[in-house]
Amino acid sequence: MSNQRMRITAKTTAALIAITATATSAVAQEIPIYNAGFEEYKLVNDDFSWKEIGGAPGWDIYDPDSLFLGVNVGDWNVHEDAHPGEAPEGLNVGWVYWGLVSNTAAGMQQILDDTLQADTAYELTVQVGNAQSYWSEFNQWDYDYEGFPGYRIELVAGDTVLAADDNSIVLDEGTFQLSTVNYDVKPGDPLIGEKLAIRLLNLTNDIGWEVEFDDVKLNASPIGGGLKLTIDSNCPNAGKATLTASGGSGGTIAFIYATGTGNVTIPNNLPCPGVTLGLNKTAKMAGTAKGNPAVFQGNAPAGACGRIYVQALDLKTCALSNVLLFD
Ligand SMILES: [Ca+2]
Ligand SMILES: [Ca+2]
Repeated sequence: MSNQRMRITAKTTAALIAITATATSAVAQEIPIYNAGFEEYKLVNDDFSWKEIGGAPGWDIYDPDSLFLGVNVGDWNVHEDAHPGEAPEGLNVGWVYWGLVSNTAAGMQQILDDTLQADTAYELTVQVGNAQSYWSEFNQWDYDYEGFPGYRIELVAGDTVLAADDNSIVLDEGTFQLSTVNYDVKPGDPLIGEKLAIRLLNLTNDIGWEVEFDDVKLNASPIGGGLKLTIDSNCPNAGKATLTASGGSGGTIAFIYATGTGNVTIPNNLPCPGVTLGLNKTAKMAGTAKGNPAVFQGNAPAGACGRIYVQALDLKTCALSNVLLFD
């Protein structure tokens, strides 16, 4: 990697600052989730995918206690006799079925590309549904969905559950309701830099057998209008790169890069000692810029694209920005 590091030479222009000064900071960012609405499979009404034919794309089966034959998951073009209001989003919903009362949480999980960021408030929202019994003409099957096995929605970093909605909503038969899970990252959170994950679980606590999910969204907002890093690059080509940190103190901002995310601590001989970065121990300073926003410009090789992570540090307040992949 050594010859692929981002070589940035400081060249901050007044014109560039004027252009970017109008950029807003502290806005919520939606974190990408694959197949968040379970629309990946195009299905006719009441058709569904299940684990033997790919389940719900992007979502892995999460079954830590290995229920007999395994919990079943997939996409389903929900039928109006099971949910008179149809899907909350699009045509399909995700489903998690287990036909026994096992008192074991199982379902689906998606590990995201994004990592837990310092000074960030996360809000996870999911539509959760309780199908009612219905006769399926399409599947030639009488689905007995009377009752509800319970649900849990977890926001996870690494292997640690940050926050969860543990069956807090009482769902009528044939309805969906919105579940919300919040987590605020405090300074020094040891999980900063760990990969985020979302789990959608069936508690298998009762008959009814199935829980549906739809329209999964994860938003991240800087806490207290914190330092917000954005990157403008020529990726996948080499060329001019602009790193912008907004919402800072107006003093000097350091732009730091590394070959991976992590939780390296700044040593005592440097500014802001003891602060834990969201980067690994290869962290090096690309350079500094002053102001709010602070704009740092340089040239980056193509090899940095998709391989280098960047974070900004306010040297006056020691506030950290989000970590971004240089791309
Ligand atoms: Ca949907
Ligand atoms: Ca039911």
